[in-house]
Amino acid sequence: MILRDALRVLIANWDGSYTVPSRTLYPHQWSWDSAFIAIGHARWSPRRARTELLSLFGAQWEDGRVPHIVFNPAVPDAAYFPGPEFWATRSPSGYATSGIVQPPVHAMAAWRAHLAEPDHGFLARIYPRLVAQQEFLRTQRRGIDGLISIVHPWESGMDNSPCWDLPLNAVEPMPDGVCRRDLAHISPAERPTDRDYERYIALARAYRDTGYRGTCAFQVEDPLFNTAYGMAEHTLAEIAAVLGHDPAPHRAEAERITAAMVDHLYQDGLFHPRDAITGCLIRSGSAAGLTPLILPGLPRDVANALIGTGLDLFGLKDGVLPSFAPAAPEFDPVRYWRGPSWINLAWLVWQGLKDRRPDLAAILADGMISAVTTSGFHEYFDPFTLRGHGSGDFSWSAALVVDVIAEHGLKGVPLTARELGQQAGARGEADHIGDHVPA
Ligand code: 9WN
Repeated sequence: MILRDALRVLIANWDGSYTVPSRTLYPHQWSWDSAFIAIGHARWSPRRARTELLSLFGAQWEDGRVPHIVFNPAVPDAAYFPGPEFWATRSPSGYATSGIVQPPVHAMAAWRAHLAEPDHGFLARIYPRLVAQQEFLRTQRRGIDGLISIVHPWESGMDNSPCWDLPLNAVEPMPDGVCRRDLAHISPAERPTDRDYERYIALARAYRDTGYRGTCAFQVEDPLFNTAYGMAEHTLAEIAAVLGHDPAPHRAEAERITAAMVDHLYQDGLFHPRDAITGCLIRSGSAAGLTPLILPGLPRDVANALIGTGLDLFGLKDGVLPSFAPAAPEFDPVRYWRGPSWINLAWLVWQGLKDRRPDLAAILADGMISAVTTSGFHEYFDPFTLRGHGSGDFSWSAALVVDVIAEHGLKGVPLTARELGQQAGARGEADHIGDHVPA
């Protein structure tokens, strides 16, 4: 009973106003996780979806940035590294947070929460915050060609991607003070190496020491991050129209970023990251390069070429999307972001294929369901054996599969929200989300 199990994970990981990605490995609130999780909640408890997003944006900074982690003060410091002491910063509302960001997929989540249960008040509350999130990226991260940069691999959400190997080489590893907690839960073969961690910490420390505003040794224009940014503008146009604001500037910005991506990040049938310091394209085989398929304004020939690459390099027809091309020398089927299949990436590409290639979208939907049915709600999956790796009971794997089942169905028959609730047997839980409603 895959739906019941998915909801069991989401309910067990709920902390009163948000969902932890994993009780063991990630015991706080993460930014893009909350957005993916809200997309799943929207299918069975829109109220939970709204609460999840409002609680995250409750820790938004004055400059508009939405921190990648919001720390739960009740969780002991030793549970996660680097914790609040390392980041040494707080949001205006008083939450200890990190100082970096993650891909802005939140507008998509807010819109889905609204579509599931129209709520003008929620939209009116979240819209200015989503706009401020984009404004932060425009003012602090936009380069001369109009693309948005990330300043840390953690900002990509695909932290250990082989794409970052080259730019990370410029960073001196800093072993001092690195205190890995992840290895208490997960085999080192499935996580980044110590060297990588020492570089992550060196970079984060240097950025922290500039007051989270300075220039960094790592500056990369990433296709997934820029896609999320462009998609956010598309979605903000929809939200603006409902609220009676002018959607045109959002549409224009979405078109502008799509064109900039095609001009500067696209080559030979795939989008690649670009090192913003050297100006060089990091030619790679990351599945992030397929995610621009979700952008409605992507030129048709580019979309077709991406689909061709998806079939040739990523085995799209097999239904399980590896995070890195299996033929590449850096590919590793079990190490975090270096090859395993992740449900959130498959979900994004699924979104991009639904209108363009419904046949392939259906295969991918079945593949996501089959991964969790075979191995449970793992953080990532070996793309060949479907064996689960990383954390178990991982929230976005559960949430996004709920969304896939609601739309694509089990064996291809979609479910209504009512049927979904009945099958999951969790409607009662959906309404009892705890007392904490974000201010
Ligand atoms: C660092 C929570 C997060 C995800 C990221 C994933 C992983 C953290 C870590 O877990 O990153 O942010 O400690 O490894 O890479 O995408 O948001 O699930």
